[in-house]
Amino acid sequence: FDPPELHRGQLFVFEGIDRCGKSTQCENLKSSLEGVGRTVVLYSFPNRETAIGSVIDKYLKKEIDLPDQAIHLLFTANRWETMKDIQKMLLNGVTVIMDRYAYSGICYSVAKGTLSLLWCKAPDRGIIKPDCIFFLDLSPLKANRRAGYGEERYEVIEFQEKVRDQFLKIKDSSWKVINADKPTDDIAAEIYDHAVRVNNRKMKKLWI
Ligand code: NYM
Ligand code: MG
Repeated sequence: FDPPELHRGQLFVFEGIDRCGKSTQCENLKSSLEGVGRTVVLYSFPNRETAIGSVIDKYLKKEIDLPDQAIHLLFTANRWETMKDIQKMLLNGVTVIMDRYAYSGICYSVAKGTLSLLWCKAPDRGIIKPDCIFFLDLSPLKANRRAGYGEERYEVIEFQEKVRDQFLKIKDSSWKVINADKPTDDIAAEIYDHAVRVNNRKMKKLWI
């Protein structure tokens, strides 16, 4: 008897404020794990390619406005719509890396001051629980100096401060906090060293 979970892939999540270096580090981890023979798939949330994602994209580009509740639920729906695929990949032994997940969902929404943490958490309850969460911590002042900052909704220093505070508030001891104000290669090495040691078997559901 060889249950599929025995050889399942691990789910790595990267979180942090805008321009903290998540996408770069997702790519770095992907290529280093591929370098040691793993099959790796990278997902970014929001996934702007789906029907739901295209509405989110318009909202972020300030082309449309939506009530805070409605956009929050769209971000959540955008995760739920890929859950089956992700589960299948993990069970097939594929390593999955995610650029943002439900924690961004909570922190950006709660930072608005109009929605409670409890309300924001509820719709993501039951999505696949990550095996490892990397929180790339960077001060919004430093992130602000990075290329492309300020184009989208939320990319305002005062708001990013609130988002960062929320991340620091909701994180628990299982999160791997990374000082993102360091040379890219040093960050990549720290992440890789931690990632290769993660090896959970049972697939769990988030917040259940
Ligand atoms: N964002 C992202 C949310 O507000 N809720 C979510 O659930 C997710 C996944 O979307 N400013 C916000 C955070 C970002 C914005 O993401 C776009 P990115 O990774 O900058 O493309
Ligand atoms: Mg962004």
